Amino acid sequence: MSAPVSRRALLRGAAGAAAAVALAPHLGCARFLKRRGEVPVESREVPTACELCPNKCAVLAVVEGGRIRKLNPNPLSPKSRGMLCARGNAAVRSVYDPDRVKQPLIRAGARGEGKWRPVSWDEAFDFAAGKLKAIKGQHGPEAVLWSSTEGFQEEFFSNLGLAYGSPNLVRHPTLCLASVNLAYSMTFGTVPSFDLLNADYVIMSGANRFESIITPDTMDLVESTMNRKAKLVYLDPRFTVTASKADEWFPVRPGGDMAFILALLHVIIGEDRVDREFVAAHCHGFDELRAHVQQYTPKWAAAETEIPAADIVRIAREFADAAPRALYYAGRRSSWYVNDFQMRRAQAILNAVVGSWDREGGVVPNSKIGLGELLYMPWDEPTAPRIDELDARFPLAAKGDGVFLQARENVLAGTPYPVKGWMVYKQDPMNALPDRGRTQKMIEGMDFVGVIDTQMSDTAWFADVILPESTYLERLDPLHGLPGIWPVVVMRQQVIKPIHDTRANLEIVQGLAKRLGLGDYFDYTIEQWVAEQAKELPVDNPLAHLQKHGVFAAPGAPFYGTTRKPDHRFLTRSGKIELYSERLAEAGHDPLPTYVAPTPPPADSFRVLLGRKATHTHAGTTNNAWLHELTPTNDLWINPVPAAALGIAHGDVVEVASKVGKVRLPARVTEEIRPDCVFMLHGFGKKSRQLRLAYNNGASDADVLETAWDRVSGNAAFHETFVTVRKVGEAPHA
Ligand SMILES: Nc1nc2c(c(=O)[nH]1)N[C@H]1C(S)=C(S)[C@@H](COP(=O)(O)OP(=O)(O)OC[C@H]3O[C@@H](n4cnc5c(=O)[nH]c(N)nc54)[C@H](O)[C@@H]3O)O[C@H]1N2
Ligand SMILES: Nc1nc2c(c(=O)[nH]1)N[C@H]1C(S)=C(S)[C@@H](COP(=O)(O)OP(=O)(O)OC[C@H]3O[C@@H](n4cnc5c(=O)[nH]c(N)nc54)[C@H](O)[C@@H]3O)O[C@H]1N2
Ligand code: SF4
Ligand SMILES: [Mo]
Repeated sequence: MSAPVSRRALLRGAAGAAAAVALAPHLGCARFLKRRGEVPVESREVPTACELCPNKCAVLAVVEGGRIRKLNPNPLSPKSRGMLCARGNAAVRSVYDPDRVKQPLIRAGARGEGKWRPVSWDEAFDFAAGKLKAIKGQHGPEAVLWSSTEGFQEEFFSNLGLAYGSPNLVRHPTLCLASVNLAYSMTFGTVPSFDLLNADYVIMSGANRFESIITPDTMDLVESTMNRKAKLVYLDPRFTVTASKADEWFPVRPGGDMAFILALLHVIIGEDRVDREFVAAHCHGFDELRAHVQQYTPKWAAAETEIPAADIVRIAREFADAAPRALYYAGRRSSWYVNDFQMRRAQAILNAVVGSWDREGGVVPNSKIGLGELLYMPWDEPTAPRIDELDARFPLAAKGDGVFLQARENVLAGTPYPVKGWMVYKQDPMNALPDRGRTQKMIEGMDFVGVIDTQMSDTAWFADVILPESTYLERLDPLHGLPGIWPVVVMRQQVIKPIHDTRANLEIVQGLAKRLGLGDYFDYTIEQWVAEQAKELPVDNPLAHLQKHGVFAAPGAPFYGTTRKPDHRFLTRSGKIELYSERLAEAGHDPLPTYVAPTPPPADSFRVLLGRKATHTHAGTTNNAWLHELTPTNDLWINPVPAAALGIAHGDVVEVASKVGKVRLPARVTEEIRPDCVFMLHGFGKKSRQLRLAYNNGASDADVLETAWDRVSGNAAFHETFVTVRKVGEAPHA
């Protein structure tokens, strides 16, 4: 019997040190040997900030031999609190994804045919700038739409649009959170944070925080509800992971949340459970509110919501008793219904009257750390009116963000003027807008579409030129201040050099600007920009501090109450918290939230709902192999009762049809959804054949969603579509 031989002994014995050295360049072996102290491998840890979703969690990237080996959470950020989610970890795969766009491409076939000509950056810039110049010459600068989603380099893109002379910048908020932001701004004069860490009582309407991750809210909610035993009341037509962790889950009738909130107000005001002192000192229009909510009894709300009246009364009392450590959480994606703004305002008003404002465990105005600004050459403001007619149609909406769907509809109609070009940054409108057929039609009507993305998104697939951006791990971005109860500044530094012929957005913007004769407006480097931003931070050698730690957090603990002082003026017209809003009345809207029942689905139809899972971000990660392994496709959630009536078994292929489109996907027959609605996970059903894992995999909600938007904010209303469902194929095992 021979003695056991360790691999180490084998290596040593067989070929000696020479073998070990020869193996060193092969990184797997190098790591193996390094663990045993035999081969020194260059290993460094670079602090940076995640880009896989809007949270910007702090990351420590481990680089070995020039390759990113792993991403770890950086515990120093009070926003991400030592958390890095599955998507954050999988960012490594985005860098090394073989399907990436590796150099600029110019379309060589028909739009959507997938024929591309790889070109140099010079040729790509000349081509794109030539098209942009031609459109400006023929139709004026307003004839180019510039659309983008938030990100650290988005500002450079927006600035290029403005310097070019177009007023038509549309950003992602009116597909996401415009209604909730506007509702809180119109009530409190600001968009606050929610102190979930310290709250004792939390009510949430479909904010799926255990799956749709928002930092620090997700971690704080875990801490308070799981460890500290705060109470969580959760309303969602679906039994989500958040529902599973809640103390009480109510499968509310879709669109009924506002009735629930108004009835809570009815009980709390009727039983005089308000914070009278706070209301008298800081709120405007309480008498009008009291009179208004008299009509909204728990019995009435029970019929609207299918939540028992006794529960509504009990929850109202518990909520008021727990205040000020009680909050009705605002939610983020509020692109739900046509009266979403009013529903969110009802929540804001409820939070105000129980006196949770600016108290520990309540609804707290954000603190912010100031950053310096690099001065650059200013351009003349664009003079043309906006394509979305923002001032006339949405006078209260955020000016810089535009109203995306109104813009699309007006572009399609050619009113008030023609728009012939579309530049897209870090956004996939082919999936992010409802009624994909209309978005495609809009693209077809364009003389030119240019996309700046890291991969061949569905929108890129139909574009004329693709300007590939380096991934976040391959570039230095501007610093970002993240406001919050505990604010922080994060730095996204370059972890590795770009592995393909890609560029950072600022370089792309500069390449275009130079050829458009706008180079002087972008005459700075990213390093100068960052250095100027860092200057303001109250720490010795701020840039070195950020380079070393990746974050600068406000020192000390969070503080509360500064806006509760008697002389505090809120940033509203009355200077108080506006329960009643004259500004809304003047703009032709309800000055107090008035319930309008949602249209019920016609017989044999379902309302289609959508949302996320913890393992994907929107439509951007479904081609990431690591995340694909966790959640490979989507299906249609349908309740067993209607499924049985329609002869649909679990796993059967169904056709889901609305007025605007149809898709096919497998049925998930489950009691975890109400019988009157169906649910689809967003982000699947890709058209881009270059995304080999995501192409034609599952279905895109954008194919069936109809176009609707909230009346006040213009935010998309994604939950207003009705669909029929029919079986078109057997389950594979049947
Ligand atoms: N893992 C992950 N996390 C993310 C993101 C991601 O893509 N992936 N994206 C980030 C972004 S940008 C956003 S905006 C947020 C989105 O996070 P959320 O704001 O939580 O939104 P969704 O995940 O879309 O979930 C919406 C939920 O509302 C429910 N719902 C639908 N209609 C109604 C109704 O009438 N009443 C009630 N009470 N509920 C209803 C749906 O069933 C669904 O569970 O997540 C952020 N975090
Ligand atoms: N049908 C439908 N529409 C929706 C939603 C829905 O649930 N269903 N949700 C809405 C919500 S809440 C939101 S926030 C929006 C999100 O809408 P989008 O902002 O379009 O979100 P993503 O699908 O993540 O697409 C982002 C694109 O940016 C690219 N990208 C990622 N990182 C980078 C980078 O560093 N640089 C560049 N240049 N590109 C990058 C990705 O490859 C991807 O193509 O969609 C909204 N629209
Ligand atoms: S929540 Fe996840 S994907 Fe989003 S920034 Fe944080 S780690 Fe990245
Ligand atoms: Mo969003």
